[in-house]
Amino acid sequence: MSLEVYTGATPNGWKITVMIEELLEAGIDLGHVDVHQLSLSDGDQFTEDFMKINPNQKIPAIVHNGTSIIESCAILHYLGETFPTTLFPNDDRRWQVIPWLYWQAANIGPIFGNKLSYTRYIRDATDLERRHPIERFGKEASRLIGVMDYQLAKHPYLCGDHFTVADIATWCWIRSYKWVKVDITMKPRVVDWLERVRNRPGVERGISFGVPKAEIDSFSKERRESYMKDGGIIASNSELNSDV
Ligand SMILES: N[C@@H](CCC(=O)N[C@@H](CS)C(=O)NCC(=O)O)C(=O)O
Repeated sequence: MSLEVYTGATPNGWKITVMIEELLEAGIDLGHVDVHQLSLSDGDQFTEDFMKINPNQKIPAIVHNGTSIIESCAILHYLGETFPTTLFPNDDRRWQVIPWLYWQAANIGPIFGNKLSYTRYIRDATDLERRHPIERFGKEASRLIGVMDYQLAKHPYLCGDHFTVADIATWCWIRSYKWVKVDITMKPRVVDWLERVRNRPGVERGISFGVPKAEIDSFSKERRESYMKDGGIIASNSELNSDV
């Protein structure tokens, strides 16, 4: 049994390292696990070898016993189903979880990702050009925080009484709310959930991957500058060659 993980220290990448640590925390034997960190700013995602694993040229991806799985939420689903724990129910209750996993993939990921790009990374546009996308994605991000608040008023986790893959997927984005510049402080239930999830030992280990200990919860000036620069390259892809 072997699990090869291709990832990086980003919201979508952390989902998988957090999941692996949560499975280990639950006592699951994952067999041999190799974690490969890709440098997105160096264009590792565009190499021919990586494209055989993920033709979409993005992290994360896994290869488990010879099968490639792409898309962070599909990977969470796959790992949840393959290694049964309360992170992913194996009875009808999974239908309380799967829709919220899709909800993350279709809403939080793209909206927060675009808000982040226009707020921090895309520098070759004028303030006027950036105003509309920042306003549009910012408004929608705030609305999504409201949806989370509605859910968390009913139960301690996003889709019920248990911490699940839906919380992992969503938390890995929401934890960066300051970097994305989306205010969540008017929703104390979301703030509490953010802290409750952060205190889980599996989550702590999962987000430590690829980041110096002192910078897990707040970036140094150097890291901020390097993310702004490298994020700019990734957001526009202008300096990277791809035939796809
Ligand atoms: N929908 C994909 C999104 C993956 C994604 O956007 N990954 C980013 C890092 S968070 C990436 O690899 N970016 C490199 C690039 O765009 O060149 C997923 O959830 O896996």
